[in-house]
Amino acid sequence: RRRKKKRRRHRRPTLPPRPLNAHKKDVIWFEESRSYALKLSADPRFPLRLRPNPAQGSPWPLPQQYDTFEQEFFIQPDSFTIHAAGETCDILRFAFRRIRKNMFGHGSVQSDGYERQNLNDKVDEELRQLNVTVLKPCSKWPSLAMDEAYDLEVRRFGASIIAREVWGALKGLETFSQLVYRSSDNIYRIHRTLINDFPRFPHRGILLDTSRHFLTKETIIMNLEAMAQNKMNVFHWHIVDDQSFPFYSKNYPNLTRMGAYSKHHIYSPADVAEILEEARLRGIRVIPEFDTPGHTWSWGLGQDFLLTPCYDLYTNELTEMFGPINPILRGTYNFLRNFFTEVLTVFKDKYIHLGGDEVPFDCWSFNPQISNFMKRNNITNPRQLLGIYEKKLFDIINDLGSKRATGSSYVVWQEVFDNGLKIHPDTIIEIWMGDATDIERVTNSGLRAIYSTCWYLDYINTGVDWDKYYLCEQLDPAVIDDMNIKNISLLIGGEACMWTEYVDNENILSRLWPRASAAAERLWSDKRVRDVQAAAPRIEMQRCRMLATGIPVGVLSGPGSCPSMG
Ligand code: CP6
Repeated sequence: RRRKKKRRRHRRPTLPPRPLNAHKKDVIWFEESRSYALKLSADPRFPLRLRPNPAQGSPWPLPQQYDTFEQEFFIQPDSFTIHAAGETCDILRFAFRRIRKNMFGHGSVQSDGYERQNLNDKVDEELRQLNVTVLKPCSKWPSLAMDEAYDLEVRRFGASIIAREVWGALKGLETFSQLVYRSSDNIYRIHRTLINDFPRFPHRGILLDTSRHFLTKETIIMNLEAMAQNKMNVFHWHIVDDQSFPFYSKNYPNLTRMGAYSKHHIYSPADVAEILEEARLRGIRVIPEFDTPGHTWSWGLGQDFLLTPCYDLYTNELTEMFGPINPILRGTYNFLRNFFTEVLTVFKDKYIHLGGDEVPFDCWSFNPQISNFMKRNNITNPRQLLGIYEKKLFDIINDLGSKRATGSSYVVWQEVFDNGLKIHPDTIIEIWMGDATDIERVTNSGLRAIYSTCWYLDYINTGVDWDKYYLCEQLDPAVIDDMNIKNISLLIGGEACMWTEYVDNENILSRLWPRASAAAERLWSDKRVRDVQAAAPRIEMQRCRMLATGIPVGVLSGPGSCPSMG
């Protein structure tokens, strides 16, 4: 009788709309949750070759509330369908295709000779349907304010995802695809599961530097795919720098003609548009960085009089060196206005990154025109000069933003804050060389902060290092809760940075992944999810899943093997 009752309760194919996060306060499910996949396959009675990865079917990053049950269903790719039960759009349709391919489509189904009866063989029920209900009409572009929460249920008669916005549905689909695993008897399986999930931080980024080494469109798009699989949502595109200028500007084609490494090392308008589209369809924002006034040597090759000519400190003679952008010429600001007019048309996010890091002041100080300007204006410190430059640049961006539907705002590196410059309240400060006290200083001044000190992934270590990126001690509740931070919600997230002085197309993705997955869980999951031992098999499994979709991931933590992924 009890069984009948249960069936009736589950007969509805879709969940009625109900508030997301409704049971958020009741239980912290991650502490209680038990993954049966984990228990079974750790069983030491089975020889190594028959033991599946203990975390098969465990999602990464760990959902906020997650419970799995012993009951399992099997899935046949041919009879399994995904339906949009609510709003739908190109983003959702693209996600259905993508997720299906990631679940079933990569590689070949091969018998590995190790087929066996599964220990947990009572999977007589088939899961045939996933219903995805999006409550609000799709918006075209992802944003800082997008809602990424979703509910996911896998149970008899179907699975369902409910999300207020399409961005939440994307995250739910990602999770669903990770719950599905293929056991060594070549059957796709999924446990009965209940998930209620939302991100800890709204800004979860990866910085790629395409100036020190040019990265192909294909590498960038593959990185977007890897980001989506880890629920990361911001591609911080450090597109130009001292070494090369690959961004093609229609207004200033000489910048690229002279400043790119070659005509093959250029992002054409069509390339940029394609990258923006691949990102949009995955719910990933693209924030381009045009770093000024420092880090601009390559700009000077195609734009005369933009950079400051440097003078010799001892002889006071003109050298052939150039320093930061010249802040005292009217032409500088005309150029910046025209250039950023184009940038703010090409890129769609409300935010752009304006850099402002590592400005070397000497070249300014020793330039006679600039030191005269400083004397005439009673400026004693070149930092004040930086202040003048930044204010004019910010005014230009604000003004251009008033002609844009989204408006415009900006991210800057922490030096702009550290130099005590006047900063618009809508500015975001990216901390890259500070600790929790810097988070405290920035947020207590009322500005929002992004934290990236933990995740300089271009830095290499011997042996296992993901645990360091996973724990990110400066974000440990024991540290951060101890600060006198008045409004922790002003800390909006973090970024893993991949500068490319010592990596290129050939090794960047294996250097980044799965190490950036450690950052992804830190930025998505509850702050108390910090158990390295518990995370180890799950992140290994995440690596295997990424590998199975064709991402050339690196080795995470020494010897081992992936289960046959089909
Ligand atoms: N390029 C630019 C860089 C770095 C920064 N800005 C950088 C500095 C120190 C380290 C790594 C990267 N290569 N434009 C600083 C934000 Cl350790």
